Amino acid sequence: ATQPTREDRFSFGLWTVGWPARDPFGDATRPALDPVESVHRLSDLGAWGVTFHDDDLVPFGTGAAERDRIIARFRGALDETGLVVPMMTTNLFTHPVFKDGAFTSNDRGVRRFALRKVLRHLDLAAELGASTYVFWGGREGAEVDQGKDIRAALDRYREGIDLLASYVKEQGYGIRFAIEPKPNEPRGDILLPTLGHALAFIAELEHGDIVGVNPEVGHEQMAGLNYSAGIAQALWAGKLFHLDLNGQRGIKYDQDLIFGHGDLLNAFSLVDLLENGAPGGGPVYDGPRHFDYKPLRTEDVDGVWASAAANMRTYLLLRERAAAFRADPEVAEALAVSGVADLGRPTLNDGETVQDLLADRSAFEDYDPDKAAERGYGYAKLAQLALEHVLGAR
Ligand code: GLT
Ligand code: MN
Ligand code: MN
Ligand code: MN
Repeated sequence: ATQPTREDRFSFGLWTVGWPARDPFGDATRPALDPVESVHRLSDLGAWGVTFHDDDLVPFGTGAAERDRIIARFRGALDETGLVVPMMTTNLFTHPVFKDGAFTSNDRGVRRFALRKVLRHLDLAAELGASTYVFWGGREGAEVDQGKDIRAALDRYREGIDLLASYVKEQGYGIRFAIEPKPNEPRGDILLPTLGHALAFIAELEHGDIVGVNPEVGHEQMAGLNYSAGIAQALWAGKLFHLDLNGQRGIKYDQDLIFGHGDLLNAFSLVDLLENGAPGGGPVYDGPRHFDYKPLRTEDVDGVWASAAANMRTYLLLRERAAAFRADPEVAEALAVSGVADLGRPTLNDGETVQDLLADRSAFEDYDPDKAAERGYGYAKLAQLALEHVLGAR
């Protein structure tokens, strides 16, 4: 079961395998890939879906007739392979016009242009049957505190997202939005830097009902955060609309490594959560398993496809390991010792009031905190069991 199939719902951005590996210090090390070839290769590897920015498929500035031709050819590849397009997004960061942001540029003309760029691609997203539309605001930010009025920027961000969401509703498109947080890079500081900031922003929207998050492993880890814990909160909030799987090693530049090639133990707890739900029960994630990674700059074209396959295989291996972890009676016993399921029980009894709690002497007056403090929670054993399952030692 480590051979990917369509049922696994693995998807890749065209910009991932198609990255020619130009970086701030050096030129491209690989030729650009034809999106049609990427569709065929991904399909052969067992992927289910492909995702893309407007400019990944149709270069910025292409005329209408040529745009139609490119899209028709791409659709041909989708039809031939059966690959679906579960998600689409807009490039609001490459062209110099977006150097101060798109929805939050200080220049109003840029903001209006950005909205139009999204609207056009949203129409195509509806045509291609995409159900999620991602917003990664990489240029929405600043380097100079005095140069950006954050309050006004958030007003404009909200105005933009609400306008686009209202358009989706008016048109009857079955599309939901997913905001992708990132703390920095390319801007010194980016607006909505973490999953938590994004959830707080969504709560202020008029059309927040169709807006959720698209958290990326590396982006949360760049902020020093625990990705699988963040994903658990997004699930709890009913806002995990999509996700970007990759690897990252600590707080540094965005590495976009292969999934699992960073914090492997956190990747394990993530896959366990997505596939099996929280240990005490709770929602599982049924959306696409989307990889947003970059094949290493050192790789040739064969290495690109090897790395694409590695993402899926790693996920499937972790899925197997997670199933074994859940089925292990010693794990069940350790979970019980740790009281993991007990946390699912409400702290007050059914119908109990604050007055009842105040009247309960066993909760306070007669409670022996020193005695209760003697309890060991057994988390070390649980952690070791998880690690041994990851290593295949059990
Ligand atoms: C860009 C970024 C990714 C985002 C993509 C969506 S584009 O490559 O680094 O994390 O998911 O816009
Ligand atoms: Mn990234
Ligand atoms: Mn990226
Ligand atoms: Mn991403």
